[in-house]
Amino acid sequence: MEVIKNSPNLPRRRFVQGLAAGGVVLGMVPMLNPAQAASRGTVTGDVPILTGNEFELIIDETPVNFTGKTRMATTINGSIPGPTLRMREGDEVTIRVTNRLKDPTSIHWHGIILPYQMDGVPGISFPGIAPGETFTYKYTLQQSGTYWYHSHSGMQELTGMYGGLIIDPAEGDSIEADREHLVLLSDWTDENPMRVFGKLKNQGDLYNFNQPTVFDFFRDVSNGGVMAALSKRQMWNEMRMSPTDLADLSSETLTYLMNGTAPAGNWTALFKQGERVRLRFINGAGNSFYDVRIPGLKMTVVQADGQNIEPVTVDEFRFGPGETYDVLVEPQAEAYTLFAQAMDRTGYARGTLGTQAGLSAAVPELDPAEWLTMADMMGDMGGMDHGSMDTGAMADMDHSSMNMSGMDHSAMSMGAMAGGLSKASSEVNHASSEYGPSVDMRVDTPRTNLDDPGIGLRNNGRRVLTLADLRTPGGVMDPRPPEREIELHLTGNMERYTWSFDGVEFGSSTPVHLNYGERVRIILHNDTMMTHPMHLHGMWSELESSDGSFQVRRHTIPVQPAQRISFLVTADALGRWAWHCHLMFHMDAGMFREVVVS
Ligand SMILES: [Cu+2]
Repeated sequence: MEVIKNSPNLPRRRFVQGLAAGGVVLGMVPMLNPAQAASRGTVTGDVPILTGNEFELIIDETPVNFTGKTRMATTINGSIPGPTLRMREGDEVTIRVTNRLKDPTSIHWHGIILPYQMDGVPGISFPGIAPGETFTYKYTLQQSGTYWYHSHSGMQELTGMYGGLIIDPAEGDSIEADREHLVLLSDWTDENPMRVFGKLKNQGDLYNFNQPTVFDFFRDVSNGGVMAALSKRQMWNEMRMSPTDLADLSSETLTYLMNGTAPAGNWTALFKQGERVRLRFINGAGNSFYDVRIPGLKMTVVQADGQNIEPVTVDEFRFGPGETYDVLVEPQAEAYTLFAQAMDRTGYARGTLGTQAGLSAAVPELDPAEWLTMADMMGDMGGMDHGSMDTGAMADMDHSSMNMSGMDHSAMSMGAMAGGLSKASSEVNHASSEYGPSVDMRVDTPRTNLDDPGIGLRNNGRRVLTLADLRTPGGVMDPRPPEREIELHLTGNMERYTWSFDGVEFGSSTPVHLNYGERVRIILHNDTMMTHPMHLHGMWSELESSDGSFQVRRHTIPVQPAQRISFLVTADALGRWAWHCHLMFHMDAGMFREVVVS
């Protein structure tokens, strides 16, 4: 066991490496056969694989220990992740899910095109699976690629209920590899997720440990003068947001897992030198964006969200909860580190790609946490370079034109800066705005640049994948132009810890209606300072570039702060569907809508 001691002044050292042999507590899992039990919690941390077209899944509570404390997890067939289900395109699959919990449960097949009654969202697709009951899912696979499945009930996804879902193409795979591994990233908390959620509701930034310090302030003073530094502080205070607000939770609360193994456990993917290896990366975390790289190896990205793309070779990619990327690598050395740092830079998941178990390569330092830039906050600022624009550059601007030191809130739309942020309310103490109590800021001139790798990845010297790199070969599924547009703002109020579409939380919302068969353009305009991985169930989201040309087919699209993106949907799936941010706490705090196709 290796736990780095916490220190209030060293946020980057608050990082729990976890137990080397953490995971499901051995000897307490009757579901596992001896071979499976022997493989749990070992350095290779094998995830069980089930193949065929009939599957039995048992949902139960299982004791786990990732950090030195034994806690109860929600497991599928007794493991974390649950078994990888391997299916074949064209097959009708039958999956019987038995609930041995005291609470209702469900399984959602993330990214799978299927009848809505099989989609597994309680209250929308079906009533859920009551304690003691078995629900039988049955559907025919119309697609292939890397997907995953998870609970859509309560906080079960955060307590271990997720697994990989691989569908082999009916006609043989056009992606050729000698060997493959599933790499499912997730996050774990020893705390009860409901309590964590309650604390977030009480104080949104309680868990944010990258708060600017007095030292940052004095550095700003020396760089830009007292007034500039004061304006910057004041502005952040006004918005009840921290410029380092990259994640709601950090490594103080979370242990970052790779295939259910903490960093100290060094999950290892084996290969033979000279092989071409396919890695199927899945982000199954409740709350963590990961920045993934394999120092010393180029990764050729060949699939996004289960759909083949035109191959693109990169050093690094970022993905949020719900997204998947398949990459090809050709390792030559004996060992490489699979390195997945959390976007807020407070910790990482880590494993090894090695020629045998027990090897490891150097583990990189965490990159420094970066402040959100003015572009992140305000969008497109009159042609300024988003990549190089940072808060420091504000010091060069004429603050008198921004009316910030005078605290004239009505002038805070910052017209002098060619657009930006509106915070029109003078009642900032109530963290409300003219757009209602659920909206604490509004971006008037959003940016559309898909080629921005995002905060913390700009100009880092590595070739980082962006949405602009992703191209689905063969073009759109449906060549019709959209008949209409639906525009929704992604909104939030950090102080109240509410998240919503258009300032309306799910509980007060009415469904978005799509006419059966129509082609529609959906525009998402992010008025918050966080990136939201937006997941529409049941139908593909075909992302457009800013000039309206087709980019890529996705099931989950990350929308950066102050960004405005659009995608086309063909409403070819009758019924009731969920559409939500895949950060669990954002979903539960209201960034969720029902979509009805009729
Ligand atoms: Cu979100």
